Amino acid sequence: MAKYQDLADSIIKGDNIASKKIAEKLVADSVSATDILNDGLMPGMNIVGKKFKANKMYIPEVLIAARAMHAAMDIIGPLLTESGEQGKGSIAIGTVQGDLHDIGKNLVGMMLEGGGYNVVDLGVDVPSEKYIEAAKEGKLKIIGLSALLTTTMPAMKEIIDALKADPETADAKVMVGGAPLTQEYADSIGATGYAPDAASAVDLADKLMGHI
Ligand code: B12
Repeated sequence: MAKYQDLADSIIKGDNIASKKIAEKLVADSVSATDILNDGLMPGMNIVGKKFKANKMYIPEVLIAARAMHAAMDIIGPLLTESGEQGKGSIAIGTVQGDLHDIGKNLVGMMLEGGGYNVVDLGVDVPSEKYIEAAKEGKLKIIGLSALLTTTMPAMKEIIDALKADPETADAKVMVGGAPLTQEYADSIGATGYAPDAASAVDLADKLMGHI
Protein backbone atom coordinates (compact mmCIF):
# COMPACT_ATOMS: atom_id res chain seq x y z
CA MET A 1 0.00 0.00 0.00
CA ALA A 2 1.26 3.48 -0.91
CA LYS A 3 0.98 4.78 2.64
CA TYR A 4 3.33 2.08 3.92
CA GLN A 5 5.70 2.80 1.04
CA ASP A 6 5.80 6.49 2.02
CA LEU A 7 6.68 5.51 5.56
CA ALA A 8 9.41 3.10 4.41
CA ASP A 9 10.77 5.83 2.09
CA SER A 10 10.88 8.34 4.95
CA ILE A 11 13.05 5.89 6.94
CA ILE A 12 15.36 5.28 3.97
CA LYS A 13 15.70 9.04 3.40
CA GLY A 14 16.18 9.64 7.11
CA ASP A 15 13.36 12.18 7.18
CA ASN A 16 12.28 12.12 10.83
CA ILE A 17 9.68 14.85 10.33
CA ALA A 18 7.97 12.88 7.55
CA SER A 19 8.22 9.53 9.39
CA LYS A 20 6.57 11.07 12.47
CA LYS A 21 3.82 12.73 10.40
CA ILE A 22 3.05 9.62 8.35
CA ALA A 23 2.97 7.46 11.48
CA GLU A 24 0.60 9.96 13.11
CA LYS A 25 -1.63 9.96 10.03
CA LEU A 26 -1.75 6.15 9.91
CA VAL A 27 -2.63 6.00 13.61
CA ALA A 28 -5.36 8.62 13.03
CA ASP A 29 -6.66 6.42 10.17
CA SER A 30 -6.93 3.53 12.65
CA VAL A 31 -4.11 1.48 11.13
CA SER A 32 -2.79 -0.84 13.83
CA ALA A 33 0.61 -0.13 15.38
CA THR A 34 1.73 -3.66 14.47
CA ASP A 35 0.88 -3.11 10.79
CA ILE A 36 2.70 0.24 10.81
CA LEU A 37 5.73 -1.51 12.27
CA ASN A 38 5.69 -4.63 10.09
CA ASP A 39 4.57 -3.13 6.77
CA GLY A 40 6.22 0.30 6.88
CA LEU A 41 9.04 0.68 9.37
CA MET A 42 10.67 -2.76 9.16
CA PRO A 43 10.75 -2.91 5.32
CA GLY A 44 12.32 0.58 5.34
CA MET A 45 14.98 -0.43 7.86
CA ASN A 46 15.65 -3.66 5.93
CA ILE A 47 16.45 -1.63 2.82
CA VAL A 48 18.74 0.59 4.89
CA GLY A 49 20.52 -2.58 6.08
CA LYS A 50 20.92 -3.86 2.51
CA LYS A 51 22.25 -0.52 1.24
CA PHE A 52 24.64 -0.26 4.19
CA LYS A 53 25.97 -3.74 3.46
CA ALA A 54 26.43 -2.89 -0.22
CA ASN A 55 28.27 0.35 0.65
CA LYS A 56 25.45 2.38 -0.86
CA MET A 57 24.73 4.02 2.49
CA TYR A 58 27.23 5.04 5.14
CA ILE A 59 27.09 5.33 8.94
CA PRO A 60 25.88 8.97 9.12
CA GLU A 61 23.01 8.14 6.77
CA VAL A 62 22.17 4.99 8.71
CA LEU A 63 22.13 7.07 11.89
CA ILE A 64 19.66 9.54 10.44
CA ALA A 65 17.56 6.60 9.19
CA ALA A 66 17.64 5.27 12.77
CA ARG A 67 16.54 8.69 14.04
CA ALA A 68 13.58 8.62 11.62
CA MET A 69 12.74 5.10 12.84
CA HIS A 70 12.83 6.30 16.46
CA ALA A 71 10.58 9.28 15.61
CA ALA A 72 7.92 6.91 14.23
CA MET A 73 8.43 4.46 17.09
CA ASP A 74 7.72 7.29 19.55
CA ILE A 75 4.27 7.56 17.95
CA ILE A 76 3.42 3.87 17.79
CA GLY A 77 5.24 2.88 21.02
CA PRO A 78 2.41 3.80 23.39
CA LEU A 79 0.00 1.78 21.21
CA LEU A 80 2.28 -1.25 21.09
CA THR A 81 2.57 -1.16 24.85
CA GLU A 82 -1.15 -0.72 25.48
CA SER A 83 -2.46 -3.82 27.11
CA GLY A 84 -5.17 -5.11 29.38
CA GLU A 85 -2.74 -7.39 31.15
CA GLN A 86 -0.49 -6.03 33.83
CA GLY A 87 1.91 -7.24 36.43
CA LYS A 88 3.52 -10.32 34.90
CA GLY A 89 6.83 -9.26 36.46
CA SER A 90 9.97 -7.32 35.63
CA ILE A 91 12.35 -7.99 32.77
CA ALA A 92 15.64 -6.14 32.31
CA ILE A 93 16.87 -5.73 28.76
CA GLY A 94 20.06 -4.23 27.37
CA THR A 95 22.44 -4.28 24.42
CA VAL A 96 25.72 -5.95 25.37
CA GLN A 97 29.04 -4.18 25.83
CA GLY A 98 30.65 -2.83 22.67
CA ASP A 99 27.34 -2.72 20.83
CA LEU A 100 25.34 0.47 20.24
CA HIS A 101 22.43 -0.94 18.21
CA ASP A 102 19.23 -0.25 20.12
CA ILE A 103 16.32 -0.24 17.68
CA GLY A 104 15.59 -3.96 18.04
CA LYS A 105 16.11 -3.89 21.80
CA ASN A 106 13.70 -0.96 22.12
CA LEU A 107 11.08 -2.77 20.05
CA VAL A 108 11.40 -5.89 22.17
CA GLY A 109 11.03 -3.70 25.27
CA MET A 110 7.89 -2.05 23.89
CA MET A 111 6.32 -5.36 22.95
CA LEU A 112 7.12 -6.85 26.36
CA GLU A 113 5.46 -3.86 28.01
CA GLY A 114 2.49 -4.44 25.75
CA GLY A 115 2.54 -8.06 26.89
CA GLY A 116 2.13 -7.00 30.51
CA TYR A 117 5.72 -6.92 31.75
CA ASN A 118 7.48 -4.13 33.58
CA VAL A 119 10.58 -3.45 31.48
CA VAL A 120 13.82 -2.15 32.96
CA ASP A 121 15.89 -0.75 30.08
CA LEU A 122 19.60 -1.00 30.87
CA GLY A 123 20.54 0.84 27.67
CA VAL A 124 23.30 0.08 25.17
CA ASP A 125 26.96 -0.89 25.59
CA VAL A 126 26.03 -2.49 28.90
CA PRO A 127 28.94 -4.05 30.80
CA SER A 128 28.45 -7.56 32.22
CA GLU A 129 28.53 -6.30 35.81
CA LYS A 130 25.49 -4.14 35.21
CA TYR A 131 23.43 -7.19 34.21
CA ILE A 132 24.66 -9.06 37.27
CA GLU A 133 23.75 -6.11 39.52
CA ALA A 134 20.31 -5.95 37.91
CA ALA A 135 19.80 -9.70 38.46
CA LYS A 136 20.82 -9.35 42.11
CA GLU A 137 18.25 -6.68 42.75
CA GLY A 138 16.00 -9.67 42.98
CA LYS A 139 12.71 -8.62 41.46
CA LEU A 140 13.68 -9.57 37.90
CA LYS A 141 12.04 -12.54 36.27
CA ILE A 142 14.10 -12.52 33.08
CA ILE A 143 17.18 -10.80 31.67
CA GLY A 144 17.18 -9.98 27.95
CA LEU A 145 20.42 -9.57 26.02
CA SER A 146 20.61 -8.00 22.56
CA ALA A 147 23.59 -8.08 20.17
CA LEU A 148 23.75 -7.01 16.53
CA LEU A 149 27.43 -7.57 15.87
CA THR A 150 29.20 -10.90 15.50
CA THR A 151 32.02 -9.32 17.51
CA THR A 152 29.77 -8.59 20.51
CA MET A 153 27.91 -11.93 20.56
CA PRO A 154 30.58 -13.57 22.80
CA ALA A 155 29.78 -11.00 25.52
CA MET A 156 26.47 -12.84 25.93
CA LYS A 157 28.24 -16.03 26.96
CA GLU A 158 30.37 -14.10 29.44
CA ILE A 159 27.25 -12.66 31.06
CA ILE A 160 25.49 -16.04 31.19
CA ASP A 161 28.59 -17.72 32.67
CA ALA A 162 28.97 -14.98 35.27
CA LEU A 163 25.30 -15.29 36.26
CA LYS A 164 25.60 -19.08 36.56
CA ALA A 165 28.80 -18.83 38.60
CA ASP A 166 27.15 -16.78 41.33
CA PRO A 167 24.72 -18.72 43.56
CA GLU A 168 22.61 -15.58 43.97
CA THR A 169 21.96 -15.36 40.23
CA ALA A 170 22.48 -18.97 39.09
CA ASP A 171 18.80 -19.55 38.37
CA ALA A 172 18.29 -16.30 36.40
CA LYS A 173 16.48 -16.82 33.12
CA VAL A 174 18.28 -15.25 30.17
CA MET A 175 16.74 -14.65 26.78
CA VAL A 176 18.87 -13.55 23.86
CA GLY A 177 18.22 -11.99 20.47
CA GLY A 178 19.60 -9.88 17.64
CA ALA A 179 19.95 -10.29 13.89
CA PRO A 180 23.11 -12.46 13.86
CA LEU A 181 21.81 -14.89 16.50
CA THR A 182 20.32 -18.34 15.97
CA GLN A 183 18.68 -20.89 18.22
CA GLU A 184 21.80 -23.06 17.89
CA TYR A 185 24.02 -20.20 19.04
CA ALA A 186 21.70 -19.45 21.96
CA ASP A 187 21.82 -23.13 22.98
CA SER A 188 25.60 -23.25 22.66
CA ILE A 189 26.08 -20.36 25.13
CA GLY A 190 23.58 -21.75 27.62
CA ALA A 191 20.84 -19.11 27.17
CA THR A 192 17.43 -20.06 28.58
CA GLY A 193 15.71 -18.91 25.39
CA TYR A 194 16.05 -17.23 21.99
CA ALA A 195 13.49 -15.32 19.91
CA PRO A 196 14.00 -14.03 16.36
CA ASP A 197 11.74 -10.98 16.67
CA ALA A 198 9.93 -8.73 19.10
CA ALA A 199 6.54 -10.45 18.86
CA SER A 200 7.98 -13.90 19.55
CA ALA A 201 10.04 -12.41 22.39
CA VAL A 202 6.76 -11.90 24.26
CA ASP A 203 5.71 -15.52 23.62
CA LEU A 204 9.13 -16.63 24.79
CA ALA A 205 8.89 -14.56 27.98
CA ASP A 206 5.44 -16.03 28.67
CA LYS A 207 6.82 -19.52 28.13
CA LEU A 208 9.81 -18.95 30.40
CA MET A 209 7.49 -17.55 33.06
CA GLY A 210 5.12 -20.48 32.76
CA HIS A 211 2.24 -18.26 31.55
CA ILE A 212 1.72 -20.51 28.50
C1 B12 B 1 20.86 0.83 12.19
C2 B12 B 1 22.21 0.15 12.13
C3 B12 B 1 23.29 0.82 12.72
C4 B12 B 1 23.15 2.14 13.48
C5 B12 B 1 22.55 1.83 14.88
C6 B12 B 1 21.62 2.94 15.36
C7 B12 B 1 20.80 2.48 16.53
N1 B12 B 1 20.42 3.47 17.32
O1 B12 B 1 20.50 1.32 16.76
C8 B12 B 1 24.64 2.63 13.54
C9 B12 B 1 24.91 3.55 12.39
C10 B12 B 1 25.03 3.31 14.85
C11 B12 B 1 25.39 1.33 13.29
C12 B12 B 1 26.74 1.19 13.59
C13 B12 B 1 27.48 0.07 13.28
N2 B12 B 1 27.07 -1.01 12.60
CO1 B12 B 1 25.17 -1.36 12.20
N3 B12 B 1 23.53 -1.73 11.43
C14 B12 B 1 22.37 -1.11 11.48
C15 B12 B 1 21.35 -1.88 10.61
C16 B12 B 1 21.26 -1.17 9.27
C17 B12 B 1 19.94 -2.03 11.16
C18 B12 B 1 19.82 -2.64 12.55
C19 B12 B 1 18.40 -2.48 13.02
O2 B12 B 1 18.11 -1.53 13.75
N4 B12 B 1 17.49 -3.33 12.52
C20 B12 B 1 16.07 -3.24 12.82
C21 B12 B 1 15.76 -3.96 14.14
C22 B12 B 1 14.28 -3.84 14.46
O3 B12 B 1 16.07 -5.31 13.99
P1 B12 B 1 17.00 -6.11 15.01
O4 B12 B 1 17.95 -5.19 15.67
O5 B12 B 1 17.53 -7.32 14.35
O6 B12 B 1 16.02 -6.57 16.18
C23 B12 B 1 15.00 -7.54 16.02
C24 B12 B 1 15.46 -8.98 16.32
O7 B12 B 1 16.83 -9.21 16.08
C25 B12 B 1 15.04 -9.23 17.73
N5 B12 B 1 15.89 -8.83 18.85
C26 B12 B 1 16.82 -7.84 18.94
N6 B12 B 1 17.31 -7.76 20.17
C27 B12 B 1 16.70 -8.72 20.90
C28 B12 B 1 16.85 -9.08 22.25
C29 B12 B 1 16.11 -10.12 22.75
C30 B12 B 1 16.25 -10.50 24.19
C31 B12 B 1 15.22 -10.84 21.90
C32 B12 B 1 14.47 -12.00 22.44
C33 B12 B 1 15.07 -10.47 20.55
C34 B12 B 1 15.80 -9.43 20.07
O8 B12 B 1 13.83 -8.48 17.82
C35 B12 B 1 13.99 -7.25 17.11
C36 B12 B 1 12.65 -6.76 16.64
O9 B12 B 1 11.97 -7.68 15.83
C37 B12 B 1 22.04 -3.29 10.53
C38 B12 B 1 21.65 -4.14 9.32
C39 B12 B 1 20.62 -5.17 9.62
N7 B12 B 1 19.86 -5.50 8.63
O10 B12 B 1 20.49 -5.67 10.73
C40 B12 B 1 23.52 -2.92 10.60
C41 B12 B 1 24.53 -3.94 11.11
C42 B12 B 1 24.01 -4.66 12.34
N8 B12 B 1 25.66 -3.08 11.51
C43 B12 B 1 26.81 -3.56 11.19
C44 B12 B 1 28.07 -2.94 11.44
C45 B12 B 1 29.30 -3.64 10.87
C46 B12 B 1 28.15 -1.74 12.18
C47 B12 B 1 29.43 -1.01 12.57
C48 B12 B 1 30.57 -1.90 13.09
C49 B12 B 1 29.87 -0.17 11.35
C50 B12 B 1 31.24 0.49 11.48
N9 B12 B 1 32.11 0.09 10.60
O11 B12 B 1 31.46 1.27 12.36
C51 B12 B 1 28.94 -0.04 13.66
C52 B12 B 1 29.06 -0.63 15.08
C53 B12 B 1 28.71 0.34 16.15
C54 B12 B 1 28.59 -0.36 17.50
N10 B12 B 1 29.66 -0.37 18.27
O12 B12 B 1 27.56 -0.91 17.81
C55 B12 B 1 26.68 -4.94 10.54
C56 B12 B 1 27.06 -6.09 11.48
C57 B12 B 1 27.86 -7.15 10.75
C58 B12 B 1 28.29 -8.24 11.66
N11 B12 B 1 28.28 -9.43 11.11
O13 B12 B 1 28.63 -8.08 12.80
C59 B12 B 1 25.19 -4.91 10.05
C60 B12 B 1 24.52 -6.31 9.99
C61 B12 B 1 25.20 -4.27 8.64
C62 B12 B 1 25.93 -5.11 7.61
N12 B12 B 1 25.23 -5.96 6.92
O14 B12 B 1 27.10 -5.00 7.43
N13 B12 B 1 24.60 0.38 12.72
